[in-house]
Amino acid sequence: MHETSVVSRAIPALKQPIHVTSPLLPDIQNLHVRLREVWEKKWVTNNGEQHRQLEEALKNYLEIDEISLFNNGTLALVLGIKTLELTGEVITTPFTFPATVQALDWNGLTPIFCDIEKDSWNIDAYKIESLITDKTSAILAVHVFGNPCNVVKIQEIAEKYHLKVIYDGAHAFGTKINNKPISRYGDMTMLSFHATKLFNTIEGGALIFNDPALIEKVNSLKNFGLVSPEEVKFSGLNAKMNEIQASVGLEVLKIIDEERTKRDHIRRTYENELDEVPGIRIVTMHHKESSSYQYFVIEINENEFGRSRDWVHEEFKNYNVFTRRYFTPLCSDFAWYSHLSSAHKKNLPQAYKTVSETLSMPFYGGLEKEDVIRICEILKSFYSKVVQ
Ligand code: T4K
Repeated sequence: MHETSVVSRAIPALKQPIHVTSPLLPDIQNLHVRLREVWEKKWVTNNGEQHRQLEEALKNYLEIDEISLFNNGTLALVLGIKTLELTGEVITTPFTFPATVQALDWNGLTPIFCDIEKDSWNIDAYKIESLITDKTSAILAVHVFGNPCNVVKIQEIAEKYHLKVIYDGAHAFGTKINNKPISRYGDMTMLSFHATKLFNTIEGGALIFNDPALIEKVNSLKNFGLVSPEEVKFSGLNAKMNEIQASVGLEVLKIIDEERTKRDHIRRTYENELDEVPGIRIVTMHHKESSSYQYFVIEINENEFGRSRDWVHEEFKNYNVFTRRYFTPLCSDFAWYSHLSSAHKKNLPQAYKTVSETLSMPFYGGLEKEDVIRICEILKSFYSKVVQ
């Protein structure tokens, strides 16, 4: 294979560094007013007024029945898994952020890695069944980059084998499936409200679910297992969201629709600019009614584009553009899983291919259209015709 062109860097670098995301921050004056109320009440954590308001506001916004707020998404997932009393093995995806499988580790569970789909990068539901053993208690699937999993097939398998289903929806705030909130599928869904997420409370997260019978246990587990001031029913943790986080969330919620509209424009600009570039595939699904608008991710086929994903990622830095290689390394590559046969490379061909080809592009409402166009021009200038 021979490359016929050399990058000339004819396009000037961006003036300011452009990162993969930038936090959506509320108006500081409005936040100040809300924080003043908190200060006056002197009730700063442990189920305060802002916390209660945020739970109600999110129930309305997401059209969901049950929610429990947490101080981050990872602890929400750890305690969601504990709530469901999972045991033994849990079938999951290797193509995710470390937190997903670390939540299994903290519950003493063994992940069984299942390969992913070529088109969505989510767990391949058709490969789950062959991994089920008499130790399997659940499926932990991730709505990767906010694209929903094959929830119908996963549910079918779960019912057939009496498995629980828990979704890591860290990227899926506001994602809908067939016009229904994602929490309608599976036993529980975790959301992350980290600063890098569309909806954020700086650090934060939530569990959302349908079964009201779970709420007492979930709320107790995040509060040391207490069910009353002097009764400890479960072995819990401290994972509560405080009043400052909840205040930020209430103010961010006011501006989130505007942010989604801005991201929709950016998405269209990217799609228009990159539509016909050989070797570039856009996978992140963006339909205004159903998308989380969390990430904009492309796949780079080296044979067709003439440059590898890693080359593009490095070269972009010379232009002040800082993309990310989520989720490198695959979780199945962690040293402590090397004894698992499901973690072997030969069992995860699609995951290994995907993890070497995907690139998260800058994507946040504050990005100027001209900058998006410039980023696309830079990317197009990398294209290198390949003579086989
Ligand atoms: N499950 C999945 C599938 C997840 O993706 C995550 C988290 C979790 C579970 C766990 O949820 P949490 O416990 O976090 O709620 C970031 C986030 O820290 C992490 O929340 C997120 N996923 C992951 C995909 O991305 P890093 O290591 O990429 O963060 P960092 O600090 O490099 O930030 C990325 C870019 O964002 C920076 O280059 C610039 C920008 N940034 C970041 C921060 C923190 C800002 O402009 N301002 C900021 O304050 O992990």
